[in-house]
Amino acid sequence: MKANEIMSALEAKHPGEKEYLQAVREVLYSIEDVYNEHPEFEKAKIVERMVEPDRVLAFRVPWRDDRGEVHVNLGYRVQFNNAIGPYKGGIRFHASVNLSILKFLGFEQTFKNALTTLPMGGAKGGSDFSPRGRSDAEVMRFCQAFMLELWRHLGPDVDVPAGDIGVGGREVGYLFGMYKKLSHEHTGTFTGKGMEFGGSLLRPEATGYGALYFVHQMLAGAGMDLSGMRVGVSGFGNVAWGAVKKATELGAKVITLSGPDGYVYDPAGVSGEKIDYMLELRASGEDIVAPYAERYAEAEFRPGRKPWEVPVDVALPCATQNELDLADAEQLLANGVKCIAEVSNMGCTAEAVDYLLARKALFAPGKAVNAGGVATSGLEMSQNAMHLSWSAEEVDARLHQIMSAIHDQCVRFGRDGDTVNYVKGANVAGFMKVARAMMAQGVL
Ligand code: 2IT
Repeated sequence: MKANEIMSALEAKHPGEKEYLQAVREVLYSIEDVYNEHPEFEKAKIVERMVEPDRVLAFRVPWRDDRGEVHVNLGYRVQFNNAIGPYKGGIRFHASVNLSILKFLGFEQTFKNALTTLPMGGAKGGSDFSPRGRSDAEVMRFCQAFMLELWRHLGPDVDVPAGDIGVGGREVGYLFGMYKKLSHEHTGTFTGKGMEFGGSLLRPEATGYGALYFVHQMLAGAGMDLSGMRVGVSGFGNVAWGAVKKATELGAKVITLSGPDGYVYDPAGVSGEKIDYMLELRASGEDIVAPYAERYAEAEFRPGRKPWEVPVDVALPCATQNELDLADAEQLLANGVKCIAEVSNMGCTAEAVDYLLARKALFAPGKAVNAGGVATSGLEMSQNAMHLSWSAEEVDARLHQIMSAIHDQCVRFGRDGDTVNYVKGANVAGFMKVARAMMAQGVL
């Protein structure tokens, strides 16, 4: 396989799908050497099959707002690959959602889920619906309209969605409720459910907690510890919240948060009730971080800027794709950053990743760092299938174990002298598992 030839063909076939092409390019270049040691992969056209989704479902979602006006949004589910388990992956509601973004997310999810050690395939879905400023009743009607189309493609052993940007506990509740009504079954067909109806303890915290367990191991491998370190976080949603909570618990000080409106610099650290306030801020539905600095006088709001200009020891992009670019990476390194870990999916641009790898920076990609979220979704599926629920301690112990296993795989496949190329490690480890499963199942 020649990665550049496959990329040219894909660019011609899917022009303009820049996020999707970016995600595929990163994986292909990092697996190229290993792949070419396996002529049987080439013969079975594994890569050519793996880069295209199994199927893409696209549908319109008409709904009525509180004034009775009709709106039409687009709905999607990209069922990318089910070689190692049922399709699994979140649903994103955000004005920016398009097919390229959902294909990139579904593609990444396939490798991420393979890394978790649990039997889950990869998928992603969503809509260009923006929940921003919408009432509860409007969100409910939108979720019901979305599900009216999607439900027939889901099932506990078929496709199990969860949350992502714009889809939290409230939305999962409405989506699952409609699924249950239409399918006439109460099964674990969604994860991230409420605790009263099959949710798992620790699922809300899991992405951020898992990321910090991973960062802890990255630092330990390089002879460092998080305790006493300054941490820069972007975003202020569910993922950022879990990351801030665990970073603080491990003795670090989180000094930034951000939103689409700019970032807040809090030299005193985001700790104690400020962490709970993040949930309140998110629940307001306004998607702005500025009110944080009105409430806490020690913090400063810096409109229209990104947090990466603040000197920190650890940088954790927790907001969305491509939020950290080459200039940001250069500035972080110039300011002495020790570790950069993507908690958002593909949080860094391709140029930023190339630069960090060339500099042999301690850097790890989202598909390894943030896999604790979907891994805990996998644990929720297990609990649902067994009709029982585990204690928070039990879930946390399993999450620890899984993050450790992911870190081990990255080191095993990404070791490069006395450093670790986590991008290569994660891509090769995830790829090999999916490739072997596809080989065993024949040409499909
Ligand atoms: O990007 C992700 O891994 C998620 N949004 C979570 C997916 C899941 O199924 O829990």
